Parts: sequence; structure tokens; C-alpha cells
Amino acid sequence: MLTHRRADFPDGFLFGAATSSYQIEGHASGGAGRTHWDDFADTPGNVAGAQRGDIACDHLNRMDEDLDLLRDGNFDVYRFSTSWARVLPEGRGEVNAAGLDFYDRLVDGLLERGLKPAATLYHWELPSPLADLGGWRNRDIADWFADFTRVLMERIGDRVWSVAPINEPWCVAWMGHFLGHHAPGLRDIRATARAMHHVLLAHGRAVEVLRDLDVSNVGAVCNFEYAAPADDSAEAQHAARRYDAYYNRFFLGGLMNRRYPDEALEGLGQHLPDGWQDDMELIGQPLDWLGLNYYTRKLIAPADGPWPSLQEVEGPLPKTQVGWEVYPEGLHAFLRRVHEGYTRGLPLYVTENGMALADRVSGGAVHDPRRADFLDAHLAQVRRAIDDGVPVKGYFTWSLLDNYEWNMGYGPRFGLVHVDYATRARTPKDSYHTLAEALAQ
Ligand code: IFM
Repeated sequence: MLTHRRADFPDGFLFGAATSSYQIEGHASGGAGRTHWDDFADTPGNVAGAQRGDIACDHLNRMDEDLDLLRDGNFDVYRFSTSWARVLPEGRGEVNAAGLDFYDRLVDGLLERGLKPAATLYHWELPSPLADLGGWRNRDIADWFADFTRVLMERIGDRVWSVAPINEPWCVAWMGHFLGHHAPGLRDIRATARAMHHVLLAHGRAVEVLRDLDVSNVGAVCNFEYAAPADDSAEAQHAARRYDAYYNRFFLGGLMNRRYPDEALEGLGQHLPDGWQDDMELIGQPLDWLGLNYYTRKLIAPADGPWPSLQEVEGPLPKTQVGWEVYPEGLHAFLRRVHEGYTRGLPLYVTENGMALADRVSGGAVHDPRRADFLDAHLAQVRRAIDDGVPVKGYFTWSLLDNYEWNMGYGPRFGLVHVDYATRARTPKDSYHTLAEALAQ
């Protein structure tokens, strides 16, 4: 049940919903170039059913309907992302005019409906020609990304409410280069370390461009996972700290404190590119806000083998459709920790939070009471952090629509709105209606 209402939060607190380009747009249309996610999905065994984002939610052709859903849901702000390969199909050089037009219409469509456009420039669909050149392993990616930022922001930068260059640097680097669960599907610690640093370098170069163009409200979005030791042993505690270091503190430390945590450097330091220390000033230049994406916690135990010598252990808490434990207290812990140790007064936003359920349409409706419970429990932790003095200024649910959940394909349903992938029909779920009512002015 959703017990929280808009009036329970301070004046001006923003409520939003989030999506990302490859997950909803339909990448086979509108002149977008090939991305490393297409290559990854075309490689057997990487993605459930080898599914790709070719049509996804067909948002490209249904944008108005989706923007109406945001307006009628009483949201204040929409967090969307822009596809590099849609704007620059080869990653560099020739611009796809239809791609820029699309984002231009999206921004205007939001403004016409009284919604604030919150843009994320990169949410994972790297153009394949840049992947061919080494992608995130190649230091030049920072300049390629800066050029993309300029092309796009010269067009829409005057009307967006906020900009974050890169969504979830941990996923870009670690999921894609260490775990191999995301594109480009590598399992290589040296590639990982380089990607971790270059993704932050690209962030820094993009921020320079955004400042040069006078784009306002520039921030960063990191994902956080609460790392708890699987038992009381000193070994489990050390393992959890190592996990926390490379997951939660590496990117935050670079962005906010211009340093990487020692526990991460123990394993990654020897693989970082020469002279990485000289980049820290660019990486850590001042921002206007920080976004936290939060979903779950992990229980961590030590393991044999090379650094980081740890393993995840299944926890006892209730789980979502994708097996993630529901642990709302972790959100409060991160909001306090980020504020006290890193951002020190900068506005914070919960830029993603939500759950996957195996939702079905029945009699024209989707009953998803667990999602309302999930949102309510996390909003309670946001409220608790605000009461503690943490400057949390907004909360975005992931996601507006059911969509392409990366290596899990179209199975997990994170949306407030159900999408029928045969017809692309949208059916607002009970959680959408409940939230709309709670957010009504
Ligand atoms: O779907 C993803 C999104 O792309 C990034 N954050 C987590 C979501 C759920 O896994």
C-alpha cells in the first residue's frame, strides 16, 4: 500500500519516472547506428532469447502517448537518456538529423506538458565502430564522448532541466568488462580498470563541454548496492569492504573526493593507465547534484582465487522477479553516507528505484500491490534521510514502462505501465494509478 503522499515531502520535492533510450525507443528505426548491445545480443548465450532493442517499446513512434502517461501520472520530471548511436550512427562524424530531431521533439513535448526534462547522455548503447576501436578501454573515448555531448547539447541544452553524462559507471565498467554480463562481454581485470577510469574521464570531459555551453544543473548518476558481510567473521567483513570499495566508493570517490579508495587500488591500481592521477582534477570538477540509483543489497563472503577474492551469498529477504533482495534501509544508509562523506550539502536525487514483478494484464488491469509496498518502503527511507538533514530533493521510479532489461531481455517487468510486446499496447498498472493519486496537487 502507498501511504506516502506528495504533501509528506518538502515543498519543491520532485517526483519523476525514468527510462533509457535503448531499453524503450526501438533502435532499428530512425537511422540509429549499430551498437555494442546489438553485437552482444547477437552472440549466443549473452541475452535471454538473444533479444535486442530493435523495437523495444516502440517509444520512437509512441512518444506522445508515453509523455501523456507521465503528465497524467502527475510526475514533475522525466529522466530519459539519449542514444549516442542515434545521434552519431558511427559514433563520430556524420550526424543523423532524424535522431537530433527526435530528442528535440521529446524535450519540447515534455515542456509543453509541464514536465522537466532530465537528460542522461549515455545509458550504455556504445556505437559499434567505437567498440571496434577498444570502446571504454581506449582513452580517446573521453574526447569522442565530449564531441557527442557538444553535438547533442548544442541542440537541446538550452531546454533541459538537468544533465548527467553517464548512467551508472559501475555497470558500464564492471558489468561489461569484469563480469561479462553486459556489452561488450569481457572478463578481464585490466580492461575493467581502464574502463573504470575512462568512464570517469569521459564524464569529466563532458562536464567541461556542458559548462562551456552554459548548460545548467549538471550532475552525475551512480548506482549503489549495500554490501553486508555474509557472517560475523573478519574475513567476511573484509570481503564486504572490498566489494563496497569497487562498487560504491570508486566512482563516488573519484567524482567527489578526487581519489580512489585504497581497497580498490589494491587490485586495480596496477592495471590503471599510466598517469591516471593527473586526470583526477578533471574527473572531480564541481557538480550541481548527485543521483543515486538504488535497488538492493548483497551478502558477501570471502572466496579463494585472485582479487577481489569474494563471492555473493543468497540472502533471506523477500526477493523481486530478478532475485534481488528488498532492503529499503540500504537507501537511507547510502543517502546519509553520500551526504556526510562525499557530497556535503549538494542536492541529492534518488534517480532510480523500483522493482521487477511478473505482471500480467487481467480484465484490462494489472494488479501489482507489491510494487506499491516497495515504493512506499523506499519513500519512507527517503523521508527518514530528509529528517536527518540530508538534502534529498527528488525521487524517480524505475521505470515508467516495462522495457528491455539488458541481458535478461523482455522478461523482467519494472514498469508502472505494462507493455504488451506483441501489440505494444500500454496498460497502466495499479501502482501507476495509486502513485498518480498520491502525487496529485
Ligand atoms: O534497467 C536497469 C537500468 O538500465 C539501469 N539501472 C537498473 C535498471 C534495473 O536493472
